[in-house]
Amino acid sequence: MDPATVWGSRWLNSNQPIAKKYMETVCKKQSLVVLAADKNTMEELHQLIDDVGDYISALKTHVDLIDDWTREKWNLFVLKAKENDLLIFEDRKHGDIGKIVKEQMGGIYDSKSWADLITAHLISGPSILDGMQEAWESENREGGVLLLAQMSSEGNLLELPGYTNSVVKLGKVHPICFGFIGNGSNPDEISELREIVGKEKMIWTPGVNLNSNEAVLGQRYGDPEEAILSGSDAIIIGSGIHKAINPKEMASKYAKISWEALIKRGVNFD
Ligand code: 6AU
Repeated sequence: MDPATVWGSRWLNSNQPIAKKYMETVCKKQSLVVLAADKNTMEELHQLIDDVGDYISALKTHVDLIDDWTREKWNLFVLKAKENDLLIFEDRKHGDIGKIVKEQMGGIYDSKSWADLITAHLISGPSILDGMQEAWESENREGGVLLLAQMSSEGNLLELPGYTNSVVKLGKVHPICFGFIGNGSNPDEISELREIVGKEKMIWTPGVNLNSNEAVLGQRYGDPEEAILSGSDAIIIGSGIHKAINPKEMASKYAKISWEALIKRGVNFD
């Protein structure tokens, strides 16, 4: 389906190439699934793309989880992700001051050279966004920051009064802010977030799993359809797919649910 029909003014008015690329890929693959590829070896990561690449629209990594990481192996993996039309989203959750985060996007992992999207907390103030923008600019690359506005984990301190509002207020006006992470386990919180974010920026939500009993260590899970109907633009799924007996089947199931939910909510967002 044509992105202008599916996303309406959000696609037509978007001036962020990464957001447009994401919206196009969603339409091409009919999936709003971002895979949280939380695996420990390069081989497992390759296997995941082979298994579910057709059913996901972006790939979220934690580069520091990989036991056998080397730059050469990672470059091949990034290439494979690109061949599968996947945006690469490094979930680094940066939190330091701008000039340090700019440096942290270099170093051994050098995320500025391969990540399309990176997560950050705004706890240290808006300079972090400036630092991240400068890091990507130094590579002549486009990048986008997903700011943690809410979290899915029980007892998280982002729930303290005023925090989410402050993050959204500062993030909304910054060109490098691609959007916000919302709490996928709670549709009411997603609706509240959408209300203050407006239509332009993305809301991506982790904490989504069809089997809420799988939650461990304070994680909370909500339903994929409810997350999208309440305003999420991407469901970030980890164990619901990569721990499944048949990851391909589950990825296809989440993709179908997410796409149908997007079509169902359609007009409300246009
Ligand atoms: O589906 P899961 O629970 O296996 O994996 C959830 C993934 C993990 C977390 O690091 C991440 O989502 N996550 C995030 C982010 C930024 O993506 C934020 C959050 O509040 N909760 C959360 O689980 O890779």
